[in-house]
Amino acid sequence: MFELTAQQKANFDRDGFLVVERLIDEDTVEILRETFERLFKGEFETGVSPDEVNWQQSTGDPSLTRQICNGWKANIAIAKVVTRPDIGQAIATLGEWPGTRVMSDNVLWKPPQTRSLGYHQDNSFLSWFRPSELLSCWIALDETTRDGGTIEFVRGSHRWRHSRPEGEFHGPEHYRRYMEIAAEQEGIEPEIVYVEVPKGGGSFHHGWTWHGSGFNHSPDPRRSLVMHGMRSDALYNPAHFHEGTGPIYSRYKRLGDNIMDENHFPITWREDGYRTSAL
Ligand SMILES: O=C(O)CCC(=O)C(=O)O
Repeated sequence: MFELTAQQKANFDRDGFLVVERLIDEDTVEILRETFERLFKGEFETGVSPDEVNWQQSTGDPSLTRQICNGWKANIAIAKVVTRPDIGQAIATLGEWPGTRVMSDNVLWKPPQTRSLGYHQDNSFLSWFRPSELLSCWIALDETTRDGGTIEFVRGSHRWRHSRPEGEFHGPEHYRRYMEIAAEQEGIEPEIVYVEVPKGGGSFHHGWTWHGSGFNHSPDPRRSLVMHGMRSDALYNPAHFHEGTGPIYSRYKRLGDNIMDENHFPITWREDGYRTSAL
């Protein structure tokens, strides 16, 4: 069980992120590593395909970071971690939300000699739901290093102006470019913090915090599982379905209302004790 301290909450409010030494145990790390192998070979044990499959063993560009979104729908081991109530509670506490839903997960595998992921602010892709807020828990399955292309955050950048979605996420040449432009507009020299943690550790980040990750120059893979949480009371915002990731996730809208279906956006923790029952 992960429990936040008041000091950690204060640090998150100041920095826009929080680094933690342990989120999952060694056995779970091993199970997830094996699961990653299977997902990128196209083995989806529940019979349900993830919402975004951006890399597969037979067809994927070997120079890119491998990525699948909503692996939890395809695999029980991933679902068990992503829907953990203690992680949902930590996200809600950090965001000062009434509760947390899964917006999506992110299965990321950056083998040695693979390329960067472009800097961005998560919330800029999310106008298709309201409030358009994300708060994420990033879990490392390998010891992470600066040289190995770990995730990096800009301290305090959750207070910067809100950007529009711009640039390439997968393998841009200048992966910090849009953050650097934003920093210049703020008149701030960005302070970059690299998340260097043992396997099983990780971080939480605010939806407006600028982040990305560099080339993997190390001899080791960098694998991570990310839970992207949204507020439990978020609603669809159909006027913006064409923006950001709207074209993918608007397909789960119900006829006649803007309520987000718990089959696709399950509630993992809520302050009144509610949790999506089928979990
Ligand atoms: O793991 C990375 O390098 C980036 C992940 C990311 O963009 C996120 O967790 O929001």
